[in-house]
Amino acid sequence: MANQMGLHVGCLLLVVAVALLKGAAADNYTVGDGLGWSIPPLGSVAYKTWADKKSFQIGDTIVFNWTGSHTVAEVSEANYGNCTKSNPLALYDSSPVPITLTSNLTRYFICTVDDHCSGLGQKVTIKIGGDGDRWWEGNSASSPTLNIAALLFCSAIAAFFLSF
Ligand SMILES: *[C@@H]1O[C@H](CO)[C@@H](O)[C@H](O)[C@H]1NC(C)=O
Ligand SMILES: *[C@@H]1O[C@H](CO)[C@@H](O)[C@H](O)[C@H]1NC(C)=O
Ligand SMILES: [Cu+2]
Repeated sequence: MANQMGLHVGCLLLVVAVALLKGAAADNYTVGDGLGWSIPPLGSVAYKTWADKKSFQIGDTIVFNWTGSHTVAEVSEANYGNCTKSNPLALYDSSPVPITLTSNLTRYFICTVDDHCSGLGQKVTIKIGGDGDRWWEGNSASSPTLNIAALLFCSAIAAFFLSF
C-alpha cells in the first residue's frame, strides 16, 4: 500500500513539474555566463559556443554584464559581419544592459571600443525561436501531447506494480 501511495504521489509530482516547466516561459541569460561581456580569450568562438547552446525564446531576457571599458551596440547583420560601429540600431555604454527578446528576428551585438569587435571577437549573434533543446516547452501543439505521455507513463507503471 505504501508503495502504491508513493507511486501516485510521484506521478502527480511529475505531471505538476512538467506543467510548471512549460509555464516558465521567460528566462534570463547572462551573456557569456562567467566570462561576461569582455574580450573573449580565443576570439568570437566563445560567444558563438555560448549562444549555440541556448534556445532563446520570445520573452526571454539577455543581460550584458561587464567591468572595464566596453559597450553594447546592436547592429544590422551587414554591420555585424565587418564590425561597423557607425549607425548602430542602439548603443549602451553602462553595464548591466538587459535586452528583452520580443520577436523571432535574429539580433546582432558588438562592442564598439577600439578593435574589441574587429580584432578580438567581442560580438554575439542571438538567434531566437529555434526549436533548440527546450523540448518541454515545445509549441502549443506538442505540449498537451507531452502531458498525456507523462500520464500514460505513470499509468503504465502503476498498472505494472498493481498487477503483483
Ligand atoms: C561593411 O559592410 C557593409 C555592408 O556590406 C558595407 O556597407 C560597409 O561599407 C562595410 N564597412 C567596412 C568598414 O568595410
Ligand atoms: C517564433 O518561433 C517559434 C519556433 O519556431 C514559433 O513557435 C513561434 O510561433 C514564433 N513566434 C512568432 C511570433 O513568430
Ligand atoms: Cu569591448
